[in-house]
Amino acid sequence: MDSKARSSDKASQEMIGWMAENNQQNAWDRFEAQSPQCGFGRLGLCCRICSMGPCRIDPFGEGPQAGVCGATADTIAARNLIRMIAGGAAAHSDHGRDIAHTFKMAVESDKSDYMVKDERKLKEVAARFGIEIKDRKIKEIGLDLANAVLKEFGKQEGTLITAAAYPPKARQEAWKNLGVTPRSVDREIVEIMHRTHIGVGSDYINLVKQGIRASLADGWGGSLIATELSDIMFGSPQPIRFGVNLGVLDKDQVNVIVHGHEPTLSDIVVQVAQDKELLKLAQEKGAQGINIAGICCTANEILMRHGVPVAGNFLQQELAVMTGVADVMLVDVQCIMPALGSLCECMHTKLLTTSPKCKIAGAEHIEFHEDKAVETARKIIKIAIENYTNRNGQACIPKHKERGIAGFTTENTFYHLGGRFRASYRPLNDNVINGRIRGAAGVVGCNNPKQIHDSCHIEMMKELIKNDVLVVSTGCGAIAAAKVGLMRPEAAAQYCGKGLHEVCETVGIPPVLHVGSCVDNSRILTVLANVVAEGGLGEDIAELPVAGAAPEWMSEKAVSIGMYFVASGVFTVIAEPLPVVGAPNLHRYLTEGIEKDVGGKWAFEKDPIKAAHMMIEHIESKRDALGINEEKERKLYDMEDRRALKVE
Ligand code: SF4
Ligand code: MSK
Repeated sequence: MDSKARSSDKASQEMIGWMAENNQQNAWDRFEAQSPQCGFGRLGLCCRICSMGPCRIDPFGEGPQAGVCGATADTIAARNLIRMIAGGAAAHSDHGRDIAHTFKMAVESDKSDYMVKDERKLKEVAARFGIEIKDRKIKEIGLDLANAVLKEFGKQEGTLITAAAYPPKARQEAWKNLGVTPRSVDREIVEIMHRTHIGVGSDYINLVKQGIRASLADGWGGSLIATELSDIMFGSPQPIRFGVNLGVLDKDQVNVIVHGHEPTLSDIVVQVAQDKELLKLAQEKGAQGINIAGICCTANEILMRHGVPVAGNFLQQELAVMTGVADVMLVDVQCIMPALGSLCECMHTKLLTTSPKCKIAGAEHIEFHEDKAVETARKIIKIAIENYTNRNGQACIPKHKERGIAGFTTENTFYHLGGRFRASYRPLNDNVINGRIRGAAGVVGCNNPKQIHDSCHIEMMKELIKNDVLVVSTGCGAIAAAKVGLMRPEAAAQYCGKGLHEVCETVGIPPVLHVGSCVDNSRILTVLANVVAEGGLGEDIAELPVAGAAPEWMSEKAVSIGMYFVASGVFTVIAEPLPVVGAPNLHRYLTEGIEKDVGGKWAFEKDPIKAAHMMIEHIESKRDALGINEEKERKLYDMEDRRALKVE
């Protein structure tokens, strides 16, 4: 197949061709081999929850309309959907829990390889948890915070502290009225598994309600905790320059590619790679240095804090190995294709798994324990250095690479809009109110071989910024944007409408802001909460002129993210529809009825330009409702007016 029909990214096109020449399969080949995919699965009409099944519902109304137990299409699809949310929320939140354990270890011990790097943020977050700050030592505050945060995962009474400490009051009220305020992170996920067991609930709306609750426990709970503690422990990001795409790999250096989602090991790997002794060892083996580059969200984590180059996004993981210069592919958890095992066996690349949760056939397992972080990182770098001498065959590194700026956060980003002397959300709100910025859109999420790699992200983002909508991005979408230069400040002049261009140019920011990894979608939530708190744009997130999108989504995490945005009041468009299309009532509820319950709703649209215009239309409707679209007429005073102004 034509590589241009697979990816819009030139580096990837080159590598897809190279893989074909070398008879190596990739995700696109396997996708083709899977086609046509199962129609029942796509429509959400297959159930294998119990062994009376598997059962299927006939979408044409001619065959069975209920499973053996009597479950209808709406019940089956709703159960499947919220199980996807359980999977996504579990992945994010378990990441958050692991960070919390590492944080606790860091503040309890004096010998840990981790420490509190951002004391100001520690105090801010601790204050939100109601922890006493005044005159207390950092480690004491940290320990109280670690204990409070860990309780959020498994507590049996009350509701999440974060769900009361971060969102606007009106939002909290909306959740309370619907009965979806999350109680604890694990509990909501477990309850999904209970409610979807054979013979529990069959009411699709009640099932979705639990999906909403678990997704909120993810966005405003597990993910938010992961972000806040990562900032405290690894340092809050600041705008930073970086290089992106496969061209960042260097044939003359030892290349270590870090891939997955967690920063805990990779952050230390970045430090250790600068160790003089290891650099000397690399030189002794003939290499010019040690080059760390990232894939997926592990990349985003260390990019945001250290400016470490990004080799690519989700669909580029196999392509990176195929360059022949990846000496180690170091993986932690999530979005790691099992296919890497067999591919690395064909190449010289050593695939190293590090988490007990993620072992892969064909990989060597070096278990990572936080109390031996530096030791493990050194061992890994040494393996890479040794393996540098085992390179065989031809190196094929595409030349393509771009540069951009990342590192925008809830705390730093919008302060930039006010410049150094007017640091607050006021200038952002004012620019939205005066219409220079029409609104904001979060364009986030994965790659999916069902779309031309990266193209939907890029087309959608370009259309939005052309229409003066500021874009924030995370995950693989952010990497896609960076690869075509949308994260260069100069992109504003080339692609933006007049208003957004003016704002970006004044402040010196790019029109697409990289706000981090998948768990950092929580940054977008807290930005929205700050915009509401600043005033002038309504009392609730649901009133804001904003929208969300995941134009190339594929993972269960994306479903959880989408649902927590919808349930936070945000209109959210995704390309591949949720697997609910065969369940008419559920489909209608998610795309229409849910709005009256939570303020946001879903839409499914594969065409990225059409989807962008759905978002723009929504943004304009919110502006109308806020009354900020009305032209303020310039009043010319005549004599009569002047007389009326006279003070008696
Ligand atoms: Fe079939 Fe019901 Fe069992 Fe699902 S739960 S497999 S619909 S019998
Ligand atoms: S890595 S979840 S493919 S964004 Fe977060 Fe990319 Fe999606 Fe994984």
